[in-house]
Amino acid sequence: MKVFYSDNHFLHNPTYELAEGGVREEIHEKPIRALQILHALTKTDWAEIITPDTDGLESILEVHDVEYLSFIKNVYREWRELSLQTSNEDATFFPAIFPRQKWYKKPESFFGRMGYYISDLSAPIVSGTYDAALSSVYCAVSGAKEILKNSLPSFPYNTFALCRPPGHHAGRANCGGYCYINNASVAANILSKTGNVAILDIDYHAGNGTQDIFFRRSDVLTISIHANPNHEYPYFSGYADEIGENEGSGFHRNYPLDVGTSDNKYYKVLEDALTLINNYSPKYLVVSVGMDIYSEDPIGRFKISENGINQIGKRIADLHLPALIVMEGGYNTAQIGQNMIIFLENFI
Ligand code: SP5
Ligand code: ZN
Repeated sequence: MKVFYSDNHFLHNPTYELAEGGVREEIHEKPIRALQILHALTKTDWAEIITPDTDGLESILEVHDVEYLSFIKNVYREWRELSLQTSNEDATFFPAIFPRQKWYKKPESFFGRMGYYISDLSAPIVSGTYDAALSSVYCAVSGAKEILKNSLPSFPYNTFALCRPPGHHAGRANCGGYCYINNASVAANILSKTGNVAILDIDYHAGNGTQDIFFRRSDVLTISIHANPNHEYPYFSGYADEIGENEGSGFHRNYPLDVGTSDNKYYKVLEDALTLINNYSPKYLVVSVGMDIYSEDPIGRFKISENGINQIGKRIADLHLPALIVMEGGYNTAQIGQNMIIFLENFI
């Protein structure tokens, strides 16, 4: 299986995020996550590691707002120029004000725009964040292009984009939750030019960015299975009554699950989601995979076992669709490599 991976993710290595109460917490989304997966892959005899091509800016701009993208490209440098006090070498950038739902005009002020584009304090920006996010999305773009080149109707061809930073919380014009560019969405949009696409998001957290991007489209069915946002990040969307709008009405589905969900309960909901995908009969599948569903994840609070991860992979692979698998979250760094192997082996 072709695996797209770039070392540029090391450029994004913020040391902390801000938790409730303004507490600095060690950030869970760190380089070792990708390294552990890479390491586990190199020990198999089926993974072919490939550095992605670095063209595809137009593809990103079909999914993301152009001013948003230039904002995250320039924010760090602009901030360092503006803000004398706080700009020591390894400083991390966070906004200090956020717009409300009803009052959300985009101000000219630099600090105002920070809050406008950044949803929360778990999307820290350092000097290398933009370049790392670009390389990350190029992994997904290359994975999608490889599928377009190789897939035949009778032979599902699968690739894996080892993306870091992850992407599914990034909306058309906002970053948040460790995500800056929506890797899976950019890839799905490329695939959608040749046929309908289904995106299945199994990260522990609701794929609110992906939901935002495709909410008004019927050519990309988006489905997310995740912890109930009543009790988990991203809190403000991911509820069952959000089903898409206008042209896209009926083409988004959220499956919020209780904290503590175990294998058997998960399979039931997964079967339902897979039936929706079957009925839609897409030409391609994009799977946003977060290993934070694992029982021993330090952030996630589901109870999915290693066997569960294997079963989930198997059932998705049984759709027999050409699939791009995109790495999202998962923070148990001791187990993330092994868990991804268990999942991916169903797709070789
Ligand atoms: C891609 C992805 O999985 N993003 C997740 C973003 C979660 N953001 C909130 C993290 C809060 C972490 N605090 C957990 C403390 C556990 N001791
Ligand atoms: Zn997650």
